[in-house]
Amino acid sequence: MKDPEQTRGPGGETHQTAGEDHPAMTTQVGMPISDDQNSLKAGPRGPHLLEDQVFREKLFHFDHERIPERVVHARGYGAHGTFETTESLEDLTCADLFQRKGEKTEVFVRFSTVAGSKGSPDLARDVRGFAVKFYTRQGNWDLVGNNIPVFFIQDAMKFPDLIHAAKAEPDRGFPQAQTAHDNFWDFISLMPESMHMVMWIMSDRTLPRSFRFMEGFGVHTFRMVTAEGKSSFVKFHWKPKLGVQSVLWDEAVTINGADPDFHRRDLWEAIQSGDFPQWELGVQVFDDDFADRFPFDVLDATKLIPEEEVPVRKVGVLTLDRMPDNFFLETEQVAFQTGNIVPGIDHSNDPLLQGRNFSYLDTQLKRLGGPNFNHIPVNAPRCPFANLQQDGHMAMHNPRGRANYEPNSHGEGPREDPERGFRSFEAREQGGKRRTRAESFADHYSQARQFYRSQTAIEQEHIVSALVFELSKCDIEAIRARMVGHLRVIDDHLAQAVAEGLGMEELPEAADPARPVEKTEPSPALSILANPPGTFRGRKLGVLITDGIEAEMLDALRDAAKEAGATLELIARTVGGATLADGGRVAAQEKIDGAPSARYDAVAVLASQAGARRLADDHDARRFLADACAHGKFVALTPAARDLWFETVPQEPDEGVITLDAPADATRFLEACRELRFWSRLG
Ligand code: HDD
Repeated sequence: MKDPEQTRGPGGETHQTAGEDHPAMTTQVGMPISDDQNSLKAGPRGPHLLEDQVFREKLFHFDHERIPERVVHARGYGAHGTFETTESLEDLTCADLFQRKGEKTEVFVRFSTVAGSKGSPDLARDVRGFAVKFYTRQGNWDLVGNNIPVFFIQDAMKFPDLIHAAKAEPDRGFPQAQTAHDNFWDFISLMPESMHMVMWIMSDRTLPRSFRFMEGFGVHTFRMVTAEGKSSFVKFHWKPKLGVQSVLWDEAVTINGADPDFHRRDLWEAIQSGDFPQWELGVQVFDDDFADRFPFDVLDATKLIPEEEVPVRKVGVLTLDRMPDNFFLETEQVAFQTGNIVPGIDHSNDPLLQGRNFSYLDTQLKRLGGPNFNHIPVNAPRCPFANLQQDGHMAMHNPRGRANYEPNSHGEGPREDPERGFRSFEAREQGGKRRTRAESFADHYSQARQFYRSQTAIEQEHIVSALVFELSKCDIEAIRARMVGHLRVIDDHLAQAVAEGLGMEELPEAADPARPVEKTEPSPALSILANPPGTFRGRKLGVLITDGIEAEMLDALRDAAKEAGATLELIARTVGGATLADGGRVAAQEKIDGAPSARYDAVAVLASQAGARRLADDHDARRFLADACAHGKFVALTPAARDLWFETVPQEPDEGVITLDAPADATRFLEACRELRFWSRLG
């Protein structure tokens, strides 16, 4: 290649041409392009010439760049990683990936929100998708789960109605990415089976601090099957090693404006910095006897099995350690399918799962444009594969040789493998063909009550506020009343608090449950706050700095944050940063109005006397501190910055506010941060 040269446009602007550092630009068919700035014209001011194949190809391709977004879970973010088996499950399943302790399986994971379109903000109050593609030696296994262990509906027949009701209303085209509107609550209040899920979606679970701090669930009951055909039921769980954490609604509202990509950025930064997020895979395994004794139907996706009844056995670790090279190629084109299972894993008769098995395959045709979407590298298996499927749009792997049929006498082509091949579990089925719902699916309230009663007082308050917020956005009074009628069956205090929040003068009539509500014991495992992670690892500290601060204090905070496994971001009045007392200069990552304290897990303000006075005049700096206090954050302040507190915050500093008198206080502060929030300030 020759050295780069510069060409000049008519206004003197420069364009670098191909050389050592840049390969020659070509058309799709490899023809080198001489000029990528100007289309071919008849004369300098003349019309375009139709023969300009370079222009036509470029625009043709651009015009066709978009593919349909996913009908649900359109907004998502993916990463590559590995799954390591930490305990062999050979007694339960012949699935190859679970046979050997230490076995590593490549995975691709995509997290998502459900209702919003591709460009919607990350912190919408919504369920999160947690879809994992395992590239096993026996083919791809897709565990397409959510961060909530139950679902809205019992039968896939109602899925289109659910999604229509949740998404923007069809006449007006809004609201976007939220369920706070009449259509959603109209549908939900007419579907008592959704009440358990309603408790979950109105809880802090739908406001995860990031993908790294949320659980995942396979939701359905699946089967694990041994080579001898012995089957056990199984529920899959993902447990984040860093613990579960959520943001407050008020933080979510601010973050959606300041950083709509909050969750994407978090995953990107963690993986790029080598802080690889991990989850343990857990299984709840049970047999037919347990299933028969369980008061609810294990095939009903609106029910969970409390961990206190069947403990979660940890069997592997998922580590995400590589971002895709290209978002579209992998994250956008990845196609998950519940139908992708491997020998040793099987479906149950859960009617939601059975319906999903149709929908996921079907939807890929629309989205990816043809039957060969598994030829796209992110979807292709990593193990050898061979079959006689051929042709179709964009075929890359047609069968080779003469025989593209089986049986054939050419001695060519792949053959079935009775030894290694997938066999369905031989379930015995009986009964007439009917459109029906099993009687055992009829209790819609008991687990909703159990969930609510398993929450701490703070979490219950959040559920109340979320319901009040959402229902206040419903114009139709009858819908609000119908919902509160359901809440009366779940819990009196909940119904009353919501009715009060909605300004109802009297409680509406209670719903009439088909089955008496069971007095189930609370399940502490269902609460986030009752199971604190006790670590600040993986969290982010926001440090607001001014000119004139001591380098020693900043270094002490940096060291303490590093020691705690947290990251630290500097914020200043300009991204230029600040001049330290010793004359040194530090750059900031953020300017104060772009970095509200809601974006951080804890904050510090390092200010000199003069710096604190300037901050006191700055609306964004005052809001930074006032919000940190209002959100129950741990706050560290240099003595001068305490003055800012007194000017900004209408309450005395409490034990969650730590003064940085000496560098050693930085460690004390980071230790306090392990609690994540100083809840008593909010109580
Ligand atoms: Fe679904 C996508 C999770 C019920 C139909 N679903 C999708 C994704 C996740 C889930 C995580 C995104 C996958 C990705 O990242 O590409 N869905 C669930 C869970 C459910 C569930 C946990 C209940 C337990 N889904 C469900 C039902 C149906 C669908 C009942 C239809 C009968 N889901 C789809 C879909 C999507 C999808 C339309 C849209 C894009 C895609 O499949 O690939 O087919």
